[in-house]
Amino acid sequence: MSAIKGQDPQIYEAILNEQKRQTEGIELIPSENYVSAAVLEANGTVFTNKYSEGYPGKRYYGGNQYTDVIENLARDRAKELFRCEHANVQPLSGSPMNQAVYLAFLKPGDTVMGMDLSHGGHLTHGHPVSHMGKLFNFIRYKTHPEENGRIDFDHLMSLAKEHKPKIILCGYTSYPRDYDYSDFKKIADEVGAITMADIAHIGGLVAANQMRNPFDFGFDIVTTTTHKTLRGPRGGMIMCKKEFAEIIDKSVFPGLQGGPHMNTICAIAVALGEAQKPEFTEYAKQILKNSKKLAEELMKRGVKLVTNGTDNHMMVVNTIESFGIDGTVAEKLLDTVHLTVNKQVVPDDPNPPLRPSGIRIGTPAATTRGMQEEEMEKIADWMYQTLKNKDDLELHAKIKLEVNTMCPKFPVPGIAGN
Ligand code: DSN
Repeated sequence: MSAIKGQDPQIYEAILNEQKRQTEGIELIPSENYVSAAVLEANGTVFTNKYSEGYPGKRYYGGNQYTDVIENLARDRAKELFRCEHANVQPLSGSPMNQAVYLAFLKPGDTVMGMDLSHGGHLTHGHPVSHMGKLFNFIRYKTHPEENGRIDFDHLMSLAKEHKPKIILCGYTSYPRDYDYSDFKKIADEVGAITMADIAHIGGLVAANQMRNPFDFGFDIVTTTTHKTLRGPRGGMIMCKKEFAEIIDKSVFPGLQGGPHMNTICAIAVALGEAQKPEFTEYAKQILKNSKKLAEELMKRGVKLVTNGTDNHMMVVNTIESFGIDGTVAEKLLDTVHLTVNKQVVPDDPNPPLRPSGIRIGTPAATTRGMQEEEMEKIADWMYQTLKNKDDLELHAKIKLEVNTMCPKFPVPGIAGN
């Protein structure tokens, strides 16, 4: 970073501090990860200089012979990994990716079914504060409190029959279970809806065949961000059946976006190349083993998880029930011992989003560093002790030291000398 160091010491210092933060603590936010050195390099290449409106072979600017190479590679790798007929790799991130799908198929006021935010859905799945929630008529389904938070498909079927949605969307940002996509497909077929799955969180686990792939169940559209379990740069992708390729491409460009970020697409291509390797399958398997172990160890200590276990890379702790503190207090306490999590609403949370009743925890980033079940047991105990003994500053200092001592044994990729 000699150029930044010489030219802009304030920014240089912030970067160094962030590197230190990322290496000396344990990242447990389920949507975050550490990219490889190759992905980091690709993200910082000269492709950042290039305008490439359009698609490979059909651009609105000259000089796109090399952007075509990388965009074609990214699309082909995505198609192969997810077993789909078409992939658009231009969405700038998760929200525009989902917006592009809605805008491709719906008119203002049309009905969509998506998961309620407090039950695990994303803002773009129709929360009333989002523009999408205002533009379209979202019917939000929920999970079943008596069945470890699984989706109530009978209720979903009756809602679908009543409201006749044009799209039935499944997918989540905070839901620790897997789906049987055939249940959604059956309901969508019954009412003639398009099937859409937002697999942003589990994209890497699906690519590695460790979680179910919605295309295997006949889904029409699958969206994913590229920076979570897929371990690429921050971006989004829309994958679909061939019959929807043109409408999706037009919706992304020129419908919603202008020039794609070709440096990001370059890094997405590199990350997808990594995801095709056998090591990535091992990585995905270990994410799941770590998640199960962490959940088990927390529950063994009496911690209340909203779904009483996990099928994926994440879990949601009800901190009010477990420790008598809200998620904001828990997040801050864990920050002081260098364990990073995020506050999280729980199903039908009586508390507001900035002081919700829980926290969300995940294993993708720690697994990238090579941490395994043994470390998960330690992490569970550190979390439990910190939150249980919230006023014991001496104990917190001891735990922080233990965290900082363990971390150098598990270097973060892409950061020299850690
Ligand atoms: N903001 C993302 C997350 O943290 O889950 C969802 O897209």
